[in-house]
Amino acid sequence: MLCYQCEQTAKGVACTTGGVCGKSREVAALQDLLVWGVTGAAAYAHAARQDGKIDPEIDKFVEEALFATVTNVNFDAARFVELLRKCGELKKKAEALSGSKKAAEIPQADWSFSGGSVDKLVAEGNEVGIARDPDKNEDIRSLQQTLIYGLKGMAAYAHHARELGLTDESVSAFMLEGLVVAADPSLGVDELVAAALKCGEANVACMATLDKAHTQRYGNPTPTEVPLGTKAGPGILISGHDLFDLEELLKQTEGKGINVYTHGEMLPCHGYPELNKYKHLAGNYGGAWQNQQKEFDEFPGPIVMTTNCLMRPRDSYKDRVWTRTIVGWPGVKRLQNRDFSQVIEQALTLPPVEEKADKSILTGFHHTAVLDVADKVIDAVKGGAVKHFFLIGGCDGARPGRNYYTELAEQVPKDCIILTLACGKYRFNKLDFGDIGGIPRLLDVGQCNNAYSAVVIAQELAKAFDCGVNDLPLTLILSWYEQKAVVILLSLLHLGVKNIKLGPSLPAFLTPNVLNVLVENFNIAPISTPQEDLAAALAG
Ligand code: FSO
Ligand code: SF4
Repeated sequence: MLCYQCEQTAKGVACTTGGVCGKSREVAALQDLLVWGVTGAAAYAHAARQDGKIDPEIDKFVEEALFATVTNVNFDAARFVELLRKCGELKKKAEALSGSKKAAEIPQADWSFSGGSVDKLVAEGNEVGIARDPDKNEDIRSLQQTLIYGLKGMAAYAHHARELGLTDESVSAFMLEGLVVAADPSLGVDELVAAALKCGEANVACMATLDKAHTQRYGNPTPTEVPLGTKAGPGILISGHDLFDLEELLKQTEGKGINVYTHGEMLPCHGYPELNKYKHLAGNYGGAWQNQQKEFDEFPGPIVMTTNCLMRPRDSYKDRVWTRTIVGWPGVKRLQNRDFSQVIEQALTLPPVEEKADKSILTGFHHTAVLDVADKVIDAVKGGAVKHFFLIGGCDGARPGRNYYTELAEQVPKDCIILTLACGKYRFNKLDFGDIGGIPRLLDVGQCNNAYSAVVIAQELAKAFDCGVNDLPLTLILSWYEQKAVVILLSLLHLGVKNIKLGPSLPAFLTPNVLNVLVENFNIAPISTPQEDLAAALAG
């Protein structure tokens, strides 16, 4: 096994004897085989698409399969065997669709599902992992993997949008093209850098599509107070990123005397009118994903994991965890077709949640909400009341060093506004930042995919000030953890955003030469200390 796709990779280098995340060597091999097989299918499906022949079943499957290999999504070998079987079928379908025409000469195109035992599939997976070709140029390997991780991240967002009925042709097309490009041994550094940025471009379209899917169904988010306390009575906790799952859960629990609490990245759901209209959407419980073992232990009711980040469930609550289709852990129950009846039944039999008073926090600063008060914001900048904007966004994680983000947010001067998104905000979103002339100093823009909203806000501010995004009084200080963060970073680079500070550590899959390309072209830099980074931002 060799996996270095996320920030918590062993010793900051690679997981080789089992994942720090809990991924077994077997599952790592099956995931490698799945990426290999999906790439084989993509070789034909991409060729077919270039001839105008599109198969949505293949597109959908590619997204699901890649999403399942994202960090902290699926740890269940049996589920990967199912996916590999389906991959074999769809690869044949893709071959028939293209008339056996391949988009490139890649070894993956020869793959077929062997139908062997799990052990045999694991052995096959071990032959096609990252370290497969020891003679490969390390910079090429680094860029190929960067592209694959970008595609995995984009696949998650594309999956959510597709579930809500929206797709974007540029996204579906690049999902296939990108896989083929990442496997093509004839391509060099320049072509792979260009492909990684093209992945970022496709992901902007993907996040825009997902934003449209969310807002057309659930309305534009508005600033909303979210209680952190709990109410007496049966409760269900829902975590992950899937708004559609939450909607169905709210519909199915309505009138049953059950309160629904959001966890982690589901917090921004409270801002959407068509979700917060349900009175039993009772509040937000707990913090970011890495604290879930303690928090899930303490929550008495069922817990629905709609996407990542899932950690090894403790025996004390394992029978209360329910996973939706993409997510998996061996022995943990899986829900099909958004049918929550078993979860509801369990909520009504388990001990109730106790009444606990707590404060409220604000979410819902989607770009439409921020742009509604754009005049006020622009006047505050012009009048000198607001000196600078900081986007402190990205993922949270378990490793030490992430206190940096809490300290940074605390030390941001009082005449500056902080935009935040994704689960890293739990490092500081319960602190009181006050306001500047009625504009809250901490604006929660949403989930990680709402990076799209942050981009729109920055672009609109740049228009208003008649300058480029890089000339705004705006500094991006990001935290990364898994592959969705990778693709968001590629999107920001595609948009030409410079001077990003990235932490808590730089990705292990970037070689010094590849990192150099990023430094030279985008002046990307690792975080330093809050004091130094703030001083540099405010001096600029
Ligand atoms: Fe966090 Fe996990 Fe949303 Fe990630 S819950 S770490 S970047 O999956 O997707 O922000
Ligand atoms: Fe290690 Fe991260 Fe890969 Fe898990 S996903 S095996 S923690 S690098």
